[in-house]
Amino acid sequence: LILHGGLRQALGRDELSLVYQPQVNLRTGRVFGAEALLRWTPRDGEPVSPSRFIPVAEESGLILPIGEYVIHEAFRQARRWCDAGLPIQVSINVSGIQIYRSDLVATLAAVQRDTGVAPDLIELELTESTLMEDVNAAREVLDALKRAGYGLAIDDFGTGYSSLAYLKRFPLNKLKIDRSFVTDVCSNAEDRAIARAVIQIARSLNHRVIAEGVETVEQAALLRRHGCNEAQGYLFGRPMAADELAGLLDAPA
Ligand code: G
Ligand code: G
Ligand code: MN
Ligand code: NA
Repeated sequence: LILHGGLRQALGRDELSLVYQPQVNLRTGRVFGAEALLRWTPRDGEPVSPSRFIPVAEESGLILPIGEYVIHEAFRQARRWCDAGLPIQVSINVSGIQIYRSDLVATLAAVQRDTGVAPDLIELELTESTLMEDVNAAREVLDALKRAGYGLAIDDFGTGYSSLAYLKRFPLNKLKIDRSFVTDVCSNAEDRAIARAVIQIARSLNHRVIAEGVETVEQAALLRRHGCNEAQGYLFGRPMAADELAGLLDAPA
Protein backbone atom coordinates (compact mmCIF):
# COMPACT_ATOMS: atom_id res chain seq x y z
CA LEU A 1 0.00 0.00 0.00
CA ILE A 2 2.85 2.36 0.87
CA LEU A 3 4.50 1.33 -2.38
CA HIS A 4 1.32 2.05 -4.27
CA GLY A 5 0.93 5.54 -2.77
CA GLY A 6 4.50 6.43 -3.66
CA LEU A 7 4.28 4.98 -7.12
CA ARG A 8 1.15 7.00 -7.85
CA GLN A 9 3.18 10.17 -7.37
CA ALA A 10 6.36 8.93 -8.99
CA LEU A 11 5.49 10.06 -12.51
CA GLY A 12 4.52 13.61 -11.54
CA ARG A 13 7.58 13.91 -9.34
CA ASP A 14 9.95 12.86 -12.06
CA GLU A 15 11.20 9.90 -10.02
CA LEU A 16 11.17 7.37 -12.87
CA SER A 17 13.98 6.95 -15.35
CA LEU A 18 15.28 4.44 -17.85
CA VAL A 19 18.65 2.74 -17.92
CA TYR A 20 19.92 0.73 -20.86
CA GLN A 21 21.68 -2.62 -20.97
CA PRO A 22 23.78 -3.32 -24.06
CA GLN A 23 22.99 -6.23 -26.37
CA VAL A 24 25.90 -7.56 -28.41
CA ASN A 25 26.50 -9.67 -31.45
CA LEU A 26 28.57 -12.64 -30.21
CA ARG A 27 30.50 -12.98 -33.47
CA THR A 28 31.56 -9.37 -33.95
CA GLY A 29 31.41 -8.24 -30.33
CA ARG A 30 29.49 -5.16 -31.51
CA VAL A 31 26.71 -3.55 -29.52
CA PHE A 32 23.64 -3.47 -31.77
CA GLY A 33 20.92 -2.74 -29.28
CA ALA A 34 19.93 -2.00 -25.71
CA GLU A 35 17.14 -3.09 -23.40
CA ALA A 36 15.41 -0.19 -21.66
CA LEU A 37 14.92 -0.98 -17.96
CA LEU A 38 12.83 1.13 -15.65
CA ARG A 39 14.23 2.63 -12.44
CA TRP A 40 12.33 4.26 -9.59
CA THR A 41 14.15 6.39 -7.06
CA PRO A 42 11.66 8.03 -4.67
CA ARG A 43 12.69 11.59 -3.82
CA ASP A 44 13.06 10.77 -0.15
CA GLY A 45 14.14 7.16 -0.27
CA GLU A 46 16.20 4.32 -1.66
CA PRO A 47 15.78 3.04 -5.23
CA VAL A 48 13.01 0.42 -5.49
CA SER A 49 13.63 -2.60 -7.69
CA PRO A 50 11.29 -3.06 -10.67
CA SER A 51 10.70 -6.66 -9.62
CA ARG A 52 8.98 -5.13 -6.55
CA PHE A 53 7.14 -2.19 -8.07
CA ILE A 54 6.14 -3.55 -11.51
CA PRO A 55 3.73 -6.09 -9.95
CA VAL A 56 2.21 -3.28 -7.83
CA ALA A 57 1.93 -1.11 -10.92
CA GLU A 58 0.21 -3.96 -12.76
CA GLU A 59 -2.30 -4.68 -9.99
CA SER A 60 -3.21 -1.02 -9.60
CA GLY A 61 -3.38 -0.19 -13.31
CA LEU A 62 -0.58 2.35 -12.83
CA ILE A 63 1.37 0.31 -15.36
CA LEU A 64 -0.62 2.08 -18.09
CA PRO A 65 0.65 5.63 -17.49
CA ILE A 66 4.03 4.25 -16.43
CA GLY A 67 4.19 2.12 -19.56
CA GLU A 68 3.39 5.19 -21.67
CA TYR A 69 6.22 7.05 -19.98
CA VAL A 70 8.57 4.15 -20.81
CA ILE A 71 7.47 4.11 -24.45
CA HIS A 72 7.85 7.90 -24.83
CA GLU A 73 11.23 7.96 -23.16
CA ALA A 74 12.60 4.92 -25.05
CA PHE A 75 11.55 6.40 -28.41
CA ARG A 76 13.07 9.77 -27.49
CA GLN A 77 16.33 8.00 -26.61
CA ALA A 78 16.29 6.00 -29.85
CA ARG A 79 15.85 9.35 -31.66
CA ARG A 80 18.80 10.91 -29.82
CA TRP A 81 21.06 7.95 -30.64
CA CYS A 82 19.94 8.05 -34.24
CA ASP A 83 20.66 11.76 -34.48
CA ALA A 84 24.12 11.10 -33.05
CA GLY A 85 24.77 8.56 -35.81
CA LEU A 86 24.31 5.60 -33.48
CA PRO A 87 21.41 3.49 -34.76
CA ILE A 88 20.94 1.39 -31.64
CA GLN A 89 17.86 -0.83 -31.52
CA VAL A 90 15.94 -0.22 -28.31
CA SER A 91 14.01 -3.06 -26.62
CA ILE A 92 11.00 -2.08 -24.53
CA ASN A 93 9.38 -4.38 -21.95
CA VAL A 94 5.63 -4.50 -22.39
CA SER A 95 3.26 -5.72 -19.69
CA GLY A 96 0.16 -7.81 -20.40
CA ILE A 97 -2.05 -5.00 -19.13
CA GLN A 98 -0.73 -2.81 -21.92
CA ILE A 99 -1.60 -5.49 -24.48
CA TYR A 100 -5.05 -6.37 -23.18
CA ARG A 101 -6.33 -3.20 -21.52
CA SER A 102 -4.99 -0.35 -23.58
CA ASP A 103 -4.64 0.50 -27.21
CA LEU A 104 -0.94 -0.22 -27.45
CA VAL A 105 -0.98 0.00 -31.24
CA ALA A 106 -2.40 3.54 -31.14
CA THR A 107 -0.04 4.63 -28.35
CA LEU A 108 2.98 3.43 -30.30
CA ALA A 109 1.70 5.01 -33.52
CA ALA A 110 1.33 8.42 -31.84
CA VAL A 111 4.77 8.28 -30.22
CA GLN A 112 6.32 7.04 -33.46
CA ARG A 113 4.79 9.99 -35.33
CA ASP A 114 6.03 12.46 -32.72
CA THR A 115 9.57 11.15 -32.66
CA GLY A 116 10.02 9.95 -36.24
CA VAL A 117 11.90 6.85 -35.06
CA ALA A 118 11.95 4.04 -37.62
CA PRO A 119 9.87 1.19 -36.15
CA ASP A 120 12.58 -1.33 -37.00
CA LEU A 121 14.75 0.40 -34.39
CA ILE A 122 12.23 -0.58 -31.72
CA GLU A 123 11.71 -4.06 -30.33
CA LEU A 124 8.93 -4.99 -27.94
CA GLU A 125 9.56 -7.66 -25.31
CA LEU A 126 6.63 -9.73 -24.09
CA THR A 127 6.70 -12.68 -21.77
CA GLU A 128 5.36 -16.07 -22.73
CA SER A 129 2.81 -15.96 -19.93
CA THR A 130 1.51 -12.62 -21.21
CA LEU A 131 0.88 -14.10 -24.63
CA MET A 132 -0.79 -17.20 -23.20
CA GLU A 133 -3.31 -15.21 -21.13
CA ASP A 134 -5.49 -14.70 -24.19
CA VAL A 135 -3.87 -16.16 -27.26
CA ASN A 136 -6.37 -14.79 -29.78
CA ALA A 137 -6.40 -11.24 -28.45
CA ALA A 138 -2.61 -11.24 -28.13
CA ARG A 139 -2.25 -12.46 -31.67
CA GLU A 140 -4.37 -9.64 -33.05
CA VAL A 141 -2.28 -7.06 -31.26
CA LEU A 142 0.99 -8.69 -32.29
CA ASP A 143 -0.11 -8.93 -35.91
CA ALA A 144 -0.83 -5.19 -35.91
CA LEU A 145 2.52 -4.42 -34.25
CA LYS A 146 4.30 -6.58 -36.79
CA ARG A 147 2.52 -4.79 -39.66
CA ALA A 148 3.62 -1.48 -38.14
CA GLY A 149 7.21 -2.70 -38.41
CA TYR A 150 8.22 -3.36 -34.80
CA GLY A 151 10.46 -6.21 -33.73
CA LEU A 152 8.80 -8.68 -31.36
CA ALA A 153 10.73 -10.71 -28.81
CA ILE A 154 9.68 -13.24 -26.21
CA ASP A 155 11.30 -12.47 -22.88
CA ASP A 156 12.16 -15.12 -20.28
CA PHE A 157 11.69 -17.84 -22.87
CA GLY A 158 11.41 -21.33 -21.42
CA THR A 159 9.98 -20.27 -18.07
CA GLY A 160 6.33 -20.08 -19.14
CA TYR A 161 3.82 -22.61 -20.29
CA SER A 162 3.40 -21.83 -23.95
CA SER A 163 3.06 -24.70 -26.33
CA LEU A 164 5.07 -24.54 -29.50
CA ALA A 165 1.87 -24.87 -31.49
CA TYR A 166 0.74 -21.50 -30.13
CA LEU A 167 4.13 -19.90 -30.41
CA LYS A 168 4.37 -20.46 -34.12
CA ARG A 169 1.17 -18.48 -34.62
CA PHE A 170 2.74 -15.29 -33.28
CA PRO A 171 4.75 -13.13 -35.70
CA LEU A 172 7.92 -13.14 -33.56
CA ASN A 173 11.43 -12.09 -34.48
CA LYS A 174 13.37 -13.20 -31.46
CA LEU A 175 13.49 -15.49 -28.43
CA LYS A 176 15.36 -14.44 -25.30
CA ILE A 177 16.88 -17.39 -23.42
CA ASP A 178 16.03 -16.82 -19.78
CA ARG A 179 18.87 -16.04 -17.42
CA SER A 180 17.94 -19.03 -15.23
CA PHE A 181 19.23 -21.37 -17.97
CA VAL A 182 22.33 -19.28 -18.69
CA THR A 183 23.72 -18.98 -15.16
CA ASP A 184 24.90 -22.61 -14.98
CA VAL A 185 25.00 -23.34 -18.70
CA CYS A 186 28.67 -24.38 -18.47
CA SER A 187 28.31 -26.69 -15.47
CA ASN A 188 24.76 -28.03 -15.62
CA ALA A 189 23.95 -30.45 -18.43
CA GLU A 190 20.21 -29.90 -18.14
CA ASP A 191 20.44 -26.13 -18.38
CA ARG A 192 22.76 -26.58 -21.35
CA ALA A 193 20.27 -28.92 -23.01
CA ILE A 194 17.47 -26.39 -22.51
CA ALA A 195 19.57 -23.51 -23.84
CA ARG A 196 20.46 -25.58 -26.91
CA ALA A 197 16.83 -26.55 -27.42
CA VAL A 198 15.75 -22.89 -27.33
CA ILE A 199 18.47 -22.03 -29.85
CA GLN A 200 17.27 -24.85 -32.11
CA ILE A 201 13.63 -23.78 -31.84
CA ALA A 202 14.56 -20.19 -32.70
CA ARG A 203 16.60 -21.29 -35.68
CA SER A 204 13.93 -23.66 -36.95
CA LEU A 205 11.35 -20.90 -36.79
CA ASN A 206 13.75 -18.38 -38.36
CA HIS A 207 13.83 -16.24 -35.24
CA ARG A 208 16.88 -14.57 -33.79
CA VAL A 209 17.94 -15.74 -30.35
CA ILE A 210 19.60 -13.80 -27.54
CA ALA A 211 20.95 -15.14 -24.24
CA GLU A 212 20.25 -13.07 -21.10
CA GLY A 213 22.40 -12.87 -18.00
CA VAL A 214 25.73 -13.74 -19.64
CA GLU A 215 28.40 -13.00 -17.04
CA THR A 216 31.48 -14.95 -18.17
CA VAL A 217 33.50 -15.40 -21.35
CA GLU A 218 32.99 -19.17 -20.96
CA GLN A 219 29.21 -18.79 -21.09
CA ALA A 220 29.48 -16.50 -24.12
CA ALA A 221 31.81 -18.92 -25.94
CA LEU A 222 29.63 -21.94 -25.21
CA LEU A 223 26.44 -20.22 -26.32
CA ARG A 224 28.10 -18.97 -29.47
CA ARG A 225 29.42 -22.45 -30.23
CA HIS A 226 25.87 -23.77 -29.97
CA GLY A 227 24.59 -21.22 -32.46
CA CYS A 228 23.44 -18.33 -30.29
CA ASN A 229 24.47 -15.11 -32.01
CA GLU A 230 23.44 -12.49 -29.51
CA ALA A 231 23.88 -11.88 -25.81
CA GLN A 232 23.14 -9.50 -22.98
CA GLY A 233 24.56 -9.54 -19.48
CA TYR A 234 27.06 -8.15 -17.01
CA LEU A 235 29.97 -9.46 -19.13
CA PHE A 236 29.11 -6.80 -21.72
CA GLY A 237 27.59 -4.20 -19.46
CA ARG A 238 25.18 -3.56 -16.61
CA PRO A 239 22.09 -1.49 -17.15
CA MET A 240 23.53 2.04 -17.49
CA ALA A 241 22.72 5.62 -18.35
CA ALA A 242 22.12 6.30 -22.04
CA ASP A 243 25.25 8.45 -22.37
CA GLU A 244 27.43 5.73 -20.87
CA LEU A 245 26.09 3.25 -23.39
CA ALA A 246 26.96 5.60 -26.24
CA GLY A 247 30.48 5.72 -24.78
CA LEU A 248 30.73 1.93 -25.05
CA LEU A 249 30.16 2.20 -28.80
CA ASP A 250 32.90 4.76 -29.26
CA ALA A 251 35.43 2.82 -27.24
CA PRO A 252 37.89 0.68 -29.24
CA ALA A 253 36.96 -3.03 -29.20
O1 G B 1 16.02 -3.96 -14.26
P1 G B 1 15.85 -5.28 -13.57
O2 G B 1 16.87 -6.15 -14.13
O3 G B 1 15.89 -5.25 -12.10
O4 G B 1 14.36 -5.73 -14.00
C1 G B 1 13.55 -6.54 -13.22
C2 G B 1 12.27 -6.88 -13.91
O5 G B 1 11.49 -5.72 -14.20
C3 G B 1 12.48 -7.59 -15.24
O6 G B 1 11.59 -8.69 -15.27
C4 G B 1 12.07 -6.60 -16.26
O7 G B 1 11.51 -7.22 -17.39
C5 G B 1 11.04 -5.74 -15.53
N1 G B 1 11.03 -4.41 -16.11
C6 G B 1 12.03 -3.52 -16.16
N2 G B 1 11.66 -2.40 -16.82
C7 G B 1 10.37 -2.60 -17.20
C8 G B 1 9.44 -1.81 -17.93
O8 G B 1 9.72 -0.71 -18.42
N3 G B 1 8.19 -2.33 -18.11
C9 G B 1 7.85 -3.55 -17.63
N4 G B 1 6.60 -3.98 -17.85
N5 G B 1 8.70 -4.33 -16.97
C10 G B 1 9.96 -3.86 -16.74
O1 G C 1 13.20 -9.88 -16.89
P1 G C 1 14.04 -9.06 -17.80
O2 G C 1 14.87 -9.96 -18.64
O3 G C 1 13.32 -8.09 -18.65
O4 G C 1 15.02 -8.19 -16.93
C1 G C 1 16.37 -8.28 -16.99
C2 G C 1 16.88 -8.34 -15.57
O5 G C 1 18.06 -9.10 -15.50
C3 G C 1 17.19 -6.98 -15.02
O6 G C 1 16.81 -6.98 -13.69
C4 G C 1 18.73 -6.93 -15.13
O7 G C 1 19.30 -6.03 -14.19
C5 G C 1 19.09 -8.36 -14.85
N1 G C 1 20.36 -8.75 -15.46
C6 G C 1 20.82 -8.38 -16.66
N2 G C 1 22.00 -8.96 -16.92
C7 G C 1 22.30 -9.72 -15.85
C8 G C 1 23.42 -10.57 -15.54
O8 G C 1 24.36 -10.75 -16.31
N3 G C 1 23.36 -11.22 -14.34
C9 G C 1 22.33 -11.06 -13.47
N4 G C 1 22.39 -11.71 -12.32
N5 G C 1 21.27 -10.27 -13.73
C10 G C 1 21.25 -9.59 -14.92
MN1 MN D 1 13.22 -7.91 -20.71
NA1 NA E 1 14.14 -11.74 -18.88
